Amino acid sequence: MTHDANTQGNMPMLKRIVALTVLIFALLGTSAMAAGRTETTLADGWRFHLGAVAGDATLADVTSDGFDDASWQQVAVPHSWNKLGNYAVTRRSDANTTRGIGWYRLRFTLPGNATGKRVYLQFDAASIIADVWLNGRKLGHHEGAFTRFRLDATDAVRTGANVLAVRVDNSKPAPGSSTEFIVPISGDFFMYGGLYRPVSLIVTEQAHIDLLDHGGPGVYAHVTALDDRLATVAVLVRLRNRGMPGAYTLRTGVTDAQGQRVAGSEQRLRLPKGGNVDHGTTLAIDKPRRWNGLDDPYLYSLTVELIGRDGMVLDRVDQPLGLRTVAVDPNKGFVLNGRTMLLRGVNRHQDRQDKGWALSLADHQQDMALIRELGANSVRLSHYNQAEPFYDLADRTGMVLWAELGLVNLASIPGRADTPPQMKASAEAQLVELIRQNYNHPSVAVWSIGNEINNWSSKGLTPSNARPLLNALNAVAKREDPDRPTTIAVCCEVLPGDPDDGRDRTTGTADTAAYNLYYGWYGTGRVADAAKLGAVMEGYHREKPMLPIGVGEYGAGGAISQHTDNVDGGKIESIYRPQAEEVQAVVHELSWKSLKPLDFMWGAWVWQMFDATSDLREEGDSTDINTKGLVTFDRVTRKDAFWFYKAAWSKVPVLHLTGRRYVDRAYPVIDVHAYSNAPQARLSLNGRDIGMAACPDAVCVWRAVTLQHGTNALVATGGGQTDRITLSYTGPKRARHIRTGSLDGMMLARGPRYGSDNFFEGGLGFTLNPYQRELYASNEQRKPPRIVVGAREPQLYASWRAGTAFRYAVPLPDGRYRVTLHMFDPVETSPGKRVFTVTPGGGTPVRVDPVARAGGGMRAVTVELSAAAKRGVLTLDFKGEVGEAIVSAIDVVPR
Ligand code: GCB
Repeated sequence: MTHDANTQGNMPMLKRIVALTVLIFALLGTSAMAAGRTETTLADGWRFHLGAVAGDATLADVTSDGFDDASWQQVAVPHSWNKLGNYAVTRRSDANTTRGIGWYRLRFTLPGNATGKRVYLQFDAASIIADVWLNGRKLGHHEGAFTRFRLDATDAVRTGANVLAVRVDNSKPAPGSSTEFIVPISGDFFMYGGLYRPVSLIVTEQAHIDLLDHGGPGVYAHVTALDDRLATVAVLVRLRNRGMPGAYTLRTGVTDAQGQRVAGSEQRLRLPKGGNVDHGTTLAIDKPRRWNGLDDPYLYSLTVELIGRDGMVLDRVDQPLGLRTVAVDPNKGFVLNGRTMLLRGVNRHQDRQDKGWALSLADHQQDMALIRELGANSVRLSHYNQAEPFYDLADRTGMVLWAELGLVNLASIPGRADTPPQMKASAEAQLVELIRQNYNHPSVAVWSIGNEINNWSSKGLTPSNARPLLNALNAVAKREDPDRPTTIAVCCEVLPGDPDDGRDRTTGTADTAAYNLYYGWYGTGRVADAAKLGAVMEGYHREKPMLPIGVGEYGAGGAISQHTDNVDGGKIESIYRPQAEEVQAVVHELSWKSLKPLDFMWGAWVWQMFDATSDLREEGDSTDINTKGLVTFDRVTRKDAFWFYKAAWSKVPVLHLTGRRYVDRAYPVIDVHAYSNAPQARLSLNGRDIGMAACPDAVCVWRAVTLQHGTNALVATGGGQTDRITLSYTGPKRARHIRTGSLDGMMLARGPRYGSDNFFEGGLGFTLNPYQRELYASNEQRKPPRIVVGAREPQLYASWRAGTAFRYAVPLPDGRYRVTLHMFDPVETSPGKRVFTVTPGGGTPVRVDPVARAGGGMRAVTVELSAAAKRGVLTLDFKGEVGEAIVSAIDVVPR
């Protein structure tokens, strides 16, 4: 939303005369000058000050050219003052999470050829509010962190030296704050502050293609008909003339990828002084070649030139032109150029380690290269408008984009049910900017009007009445662009088949919907639940057969330094630590397997391509990072889950052994996994052939591979590919220590190393004290931690496996063993309420009543057994007689 303070109306008379004089000279001089538009990037030489200006300086001082900013920090733009997100369990020492005001000042020299021309300042984005002064004169104000805005600086600019001052404000939205009503006012991502995208100075002739059209290009092309013979393209050109009225020529042309002109028109028109003129023209392109996604992202180029009476080109705008149709069907899904295709994509935030939002072109290119490598065909630009270079890259590579308005979680402010008018205005203005600025990108297939609006239930806020706002936004999107479908990402609606519980529904406010569903991650905290995702989507499809639906987000956290021996061993710490890399990979394996067959869906987008900043998070091995990326925050490491998609989606041959970062193994017998698009692969260990494994659904598994003591070189071959990893096992040959019910192992201060829960069949893992964090904790979680009495090693009693019948089959060399079971009763307090038997292979069953043995509930007790391993396996069968059997840790040592 821009308020241009620079209107003729408030211009003092003297200045008007001066301006007019300059104008007359300028017009007289026009023919001697080079005509056309010039754009100069203002990257270097900025001075920056974080916070309101110190001392006695007034606003007038700071914005004036005489202000002494020598003590301010020297910075280059793009710039953000915030820095956060690191791979450590404490926040980085150089973190800067300050939300508030930052001042920028720049001395620049107006290019010599600018006299008598129009001068604009262009900000590709400024987060969140920007106020701009030039030579002490206020030029304008813009609200919204993600969109481009331009200000007419003509009346304030001077020949020679100029001083630009910009106040940027990324205050946290709160009642009474400057950003209270500026969307988004909520979100699981950090709102970096600063001039984080380029700033430039644009000089044009007095008559030019409009630069003040909500940050848009002023030229908008719209394919009105398309078949193999002919494409018809309607082009709207917005013109602005601040000079003399006169006759002009508008030349519109289309060139193909080889630069050959394939269509064009020339029209004479009159531009009145001080007026804006919208001019429409229609072009026809014979035998059009379509923009066809990754298969053939064919681009034409649209050029519009405004030509003066003397034949001089006064202004010129080039825009990408892709000829394609998009549609979304409730049963066939996404349709590009009449052909259905499932969009298989990723969500991308615009940040990375150390730089935050201040990305370079090379950063955007690297991101797009990684997304292409993955084999995705679509990107959701979550949760806001991103930088234009990324849209350009998508146009050129054929990546289908979901572009999104930055409206997240809340449609109103806390305590109010209805959207305040200021907030509605902010959302509408940013939506218009989003659409105008990106209208010509053929890669953009849908406009999203928001993400997870009405997420109030999880935040204990006043239920908001979101639908009026969303309906209004959908209408704005349709008015701005009747061609593209709209969508909304939905999280918290009742599940298919569940009774209506009065929650507001936001599906139906846009043409399509996409559900954000985290099966296998949030909720039950069990990896295996990821396999339910497809069935839930089928349920929604049955309930809403006329609504095209997809999955806007699914995924899991993964830390590359945290590992588990068995992903089903225990409950996931979905908002804390640890977050094993293997868990993330398996959630994706199961999710994709369940989604792939759903041919009604229009798309599914992984949450998320890259680890990204969220100051709400302390998870995995990181601080201020959402760990659900397939690639790390620094773009250095492709996690195992990345390789799963690369094998499942891309066309290049892939063979990748997983678990390579879990080098020092807790157990000598492991399942070896690889991701591959070859039908099968072969494995060898230290040169010994382990055999072939089939790779259905891109996953190859070699079960129960025994590692040698010391170093193990594993080599997989298949589909013409070879992959190698090195693992080691230096633990005991004839002993096993299992931490049951837990996804992570542990090392006792005095004692053996325990692997995470493994070698079990049946039962479920539980955690004694689930992570407590005020922000998300349920009342249950807010209780004080529970303590197991008599536990000399409390870690041994921090989790348990329980079930009416479960079994351990522990691989061990044949022989006799002493088994120690560690346990306590977390529920029962009197004897006889939980009684079970443990039957060891080759040994005598033991009957256990943990409360009776320990003398009460929540008391540690151990049970000793004798057992024999036969044919390489030692079994322990647990069976409940009264209630469920239970065990917290198992030691098996030779007798
Ligand atoms: C969501 C949100 C996204 C979060 C993500 C998560 O549903 O749309 O912004 O970051 O879940 O990781 O929880």
